[in-house]
Amino acid sequence: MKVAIGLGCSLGPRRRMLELTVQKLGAHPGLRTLAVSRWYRTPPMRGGTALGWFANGVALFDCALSLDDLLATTRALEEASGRRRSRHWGDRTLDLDVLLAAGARREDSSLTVPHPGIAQRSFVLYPLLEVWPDAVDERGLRYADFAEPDMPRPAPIGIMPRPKAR
Ligand code: A4P
Ligand code: MG
Repeated sequence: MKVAIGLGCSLGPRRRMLELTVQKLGAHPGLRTLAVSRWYRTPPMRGGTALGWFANGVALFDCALSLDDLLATTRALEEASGRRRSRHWGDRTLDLDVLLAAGARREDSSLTVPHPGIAQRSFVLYPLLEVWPDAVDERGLRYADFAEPDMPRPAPIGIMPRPKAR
């Protein structure tokens, strides 16, 4: 099953944290990395208590895990990063959201998939479309159609380094 994970970090060496996290996810026996978006530098979303800028991006995996096991895996990585959960939408060392899973729909107290914020959050939508251009929501609507011309585009902060081709 193809799954997209959204990554965010607003404390410390943000880009390094996100790159390490993608490596750790890809090293999980139930996950194989398919694609990683560029990293984006984004202002904190309105309404939150976060103070610093965020680094955001999206990684795509071939996933052999159940959604519950995937959520347990992402939570364990958040915990290992030293994330504090006290303030809702506050600064965090690592925030991992299960954005989308091909053909899967789920809505209960532990998990909502597709993630309900994708279409409204440019820092999620644009990197998602980079790695999964034909992604569709639970109604079959293309996320690409939500990217309106006047929607602010987040600024890329760099491309994850890849091994040089020989
Ligand atoms: N949960 C339900 N659905 C999901 C899902 N699809 N993926 C549950 C992951 N978790 C899901 O999440 C609370 C609970 O949501 C989890 O225990 C899980 O069972 P959390 O990550 O602990 O709480 P949170 O992140 O503080 O709140 P929330 O509502 O998830 O916030 P978001 O949506 O993650 O937004 N600004 C910028 N620029 N960039 C950001 O990345 N992120 C946030 C947090 C705010 N502002 C931001 C950014
Ligand atoms: Mg979250």
